[in-house]
Amino acid sequence: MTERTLVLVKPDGVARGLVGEVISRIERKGYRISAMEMRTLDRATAEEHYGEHREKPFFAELVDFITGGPLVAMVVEGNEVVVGVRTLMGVTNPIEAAPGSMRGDFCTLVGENLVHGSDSNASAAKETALFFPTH
Ligand code: IDP
Ligand code: MG
Repeated sequence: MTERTLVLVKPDGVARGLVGEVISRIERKGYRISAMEMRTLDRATAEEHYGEHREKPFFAELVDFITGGPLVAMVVEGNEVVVGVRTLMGVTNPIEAAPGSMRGDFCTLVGENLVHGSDSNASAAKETALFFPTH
């Protein structure tokens, strides 16, 4: 079933020159990028994007990090892409992410884990509307 999801190459990925690597893996899997932009998030947008984590102890650190430099946001489309991209990403903690996944291959810190992908179709709808309201 064709779906859409929001993918972010987080500021650590942009700083490390891994934007192409992330895009390449998404495209080689067979998914299509239908919108893309590099931008630096303001705090309000970051807090809305990560609203589900507002009460967590790492929330302030997370917002500092995600607003700390340019990121690349994209809308990705394709068959079961929400789960498909999460599989390409690997689990949240890069130490536990499988080798071959993006987090498994490229990072070690949970707070600097390279990529974001929406975790459900409902999140994808909210997040794509937040980042690309006219798309
Ligand atoms: P996800 O990105 O795999 O969906 P979430 O649980 O939604 O993971 O958490 C959002 C982001 O918050 C993670 O990608 C990670 O960067 C950060 N994060 C999650 N748990 C921790 C933590 O325990 N310490 C610091 N940062 C965390
Ligand atoms: Mg999440």
